[in-house]
Amino acid sequence: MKVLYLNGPNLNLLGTREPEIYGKTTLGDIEKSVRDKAGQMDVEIEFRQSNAESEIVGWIHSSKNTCSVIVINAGALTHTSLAIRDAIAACGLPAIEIHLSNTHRREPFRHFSYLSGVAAGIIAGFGKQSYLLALDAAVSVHANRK
Ligand code: CA2
Repeated sequence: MKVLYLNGPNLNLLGTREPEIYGKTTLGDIEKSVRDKAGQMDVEIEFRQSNAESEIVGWIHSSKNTCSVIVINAGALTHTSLAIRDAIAACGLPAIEIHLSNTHRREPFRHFSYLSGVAAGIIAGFGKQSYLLALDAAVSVHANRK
């Protein structure tokens, strides 16, 4: 099985700013940890980041025939993007919404997510570990679908 990890705007800055909220780990470090764990589980990973909503929508569309599960940290687009929600619903793959921070402990504008209503599940607040937990969730969601 192949899991598509999608990362939204500004996540390329991880590890360089606001370490008190997002930690000191870079997105590259997270990708490496996910790939290491996936290797032990015999799972293939595609790992992408974009600052452009349209690019993320395009990746969701083209994942339909190549991937089994989408894991998505849409960054701030979580709270604004009906387009990403519709793309997830349209592609039909199970999607797991993830966040580094616990968005419900933060500002009220981060409490609403356009994606949660079309997600198989949500993992938030565990930093880098959110990405690793999502891999277990992806395998489980895929197994229960077969
Ligand atoms: O907690 C998360 O993973 C978020 O998706 C991160 C988004 C934020 O808008 C969401 O509400 C919650 C922000 C990603 C930007 O990451 C930065 C990393 C370093 C420096 C500045 C931003």
